[in-house]
Amino acid sequence: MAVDVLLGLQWGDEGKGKIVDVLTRNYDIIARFQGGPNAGHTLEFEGHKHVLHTIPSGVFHPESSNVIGNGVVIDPVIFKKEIDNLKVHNVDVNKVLKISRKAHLILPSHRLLDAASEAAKGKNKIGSTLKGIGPTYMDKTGRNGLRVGDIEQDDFKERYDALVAKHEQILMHYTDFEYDLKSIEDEWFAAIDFLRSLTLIDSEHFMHKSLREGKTILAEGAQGSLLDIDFGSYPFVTSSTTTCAGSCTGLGIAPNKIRKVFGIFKAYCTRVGSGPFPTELFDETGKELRAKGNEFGATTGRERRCGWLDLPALKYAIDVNGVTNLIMMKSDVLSGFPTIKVCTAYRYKGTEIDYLPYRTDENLVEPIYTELPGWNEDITKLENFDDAPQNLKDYVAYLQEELGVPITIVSVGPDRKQTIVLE
Ligand code: 2SA
Ligand code: MG
Repeated sequence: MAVDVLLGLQWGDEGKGKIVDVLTRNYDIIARFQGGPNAGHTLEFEGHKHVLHTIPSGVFHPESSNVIGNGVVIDPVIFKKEIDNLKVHNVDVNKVLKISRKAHLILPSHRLLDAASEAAKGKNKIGSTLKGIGPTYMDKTGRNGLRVGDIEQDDFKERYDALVAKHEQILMHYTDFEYDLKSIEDEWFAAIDFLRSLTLIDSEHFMHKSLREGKTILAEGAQGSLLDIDFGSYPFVTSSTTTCAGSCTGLGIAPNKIRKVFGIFKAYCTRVGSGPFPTELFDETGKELRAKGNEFGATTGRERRCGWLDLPALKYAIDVNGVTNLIMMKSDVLSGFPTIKVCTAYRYKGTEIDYLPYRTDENLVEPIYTELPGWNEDITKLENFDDAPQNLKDYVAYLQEELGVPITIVSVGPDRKQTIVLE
């Protein structure tokens, strides 16, 4: 009887998809608890690359059950495309995938509201993926939203029309924003019909029953802790609880059922979208990290901003989530850098601090770095950590010491096989 949680400790794109896929064999159920099609979880195996958005990353293992929890928001159109893409891999979707009736629906008008809101913000825009995430969660907390279970009710169309009428009232205020809702509605309703044919469940009951039966569950987070609606770099955040607490509210499981919390971080940092990023590199090193790490958005293709590892931010995320095991990704990208910098503190308003302050704007926070020697060896074929270059071993040892939590997996490449377990 246990739930383990796996989540990102930075601004997303830490490599959660890959690790869930690697760990899936240890769990009966993989469950997504927040976010929606803004996520891009990349999995690579047997020479194929797959990007999942709404579907849990355990879906390629035929013995696993995959649950989309109540905390998730679903765009039926994107979801249908994702499922269509799975068919070539012979995934029996009705068998391996269950969807919570309490998950909220992203309407075509939510996407329009997202686009209108971002356009109106100009240079202060959030850098949203424009998937309608913010407006959908606003309707959820505003108690206006439509949920998956509503598509099984007779008054669904009336409720849809009423909500869209509300959205059109709001859209009227964006005088520069032109749109054609009718042209995108047909596809949406077709996708709703498709959704009706899938396995819709009361997922919290399923979770409780599974736990009573002694099943093991892996809760898969999306985005990262520093994009959390409460603890992220607000307002440059996403609209859900990306931290560990979100696995309770997004799946209906109690906190005392949580056993391990796997915190995933990159050996450096990236961020996509706007917002403060204290260790961001604007120089050649930043470009080199982007090129070597192939740092482009898995959903939007946007360039990711790159920088050195930020320990005060990482410690903050470890504390908020109660991380028990650290997993370091993309270590191979650091091969070839003569020195590796790690931010250990900030200069903030004239003093040195070692914690994340209320505001981390570029002009307020200056990172203070420790330098460690790099390594030149190609580590992408490394199978045993004992054979790792000494400077990589020292980097891992240094981070463990600073963070106070063991690093139990080091990833040395995108493929399932390029994963070294340290325990
Ligand atoms: P949104 O779409 O309204 O939730 O965006 C709000 C902020 O959250 C960031 N965000 C992300 N950051 C990293 N990765 C995400 N998923 C995709 C990926 C992103 C992509 O895996 O690469 O393809 O561009 C993700 N989703 C949301 C976003 O950049 C905003 O800063
Ligand atoms: Mg991603």
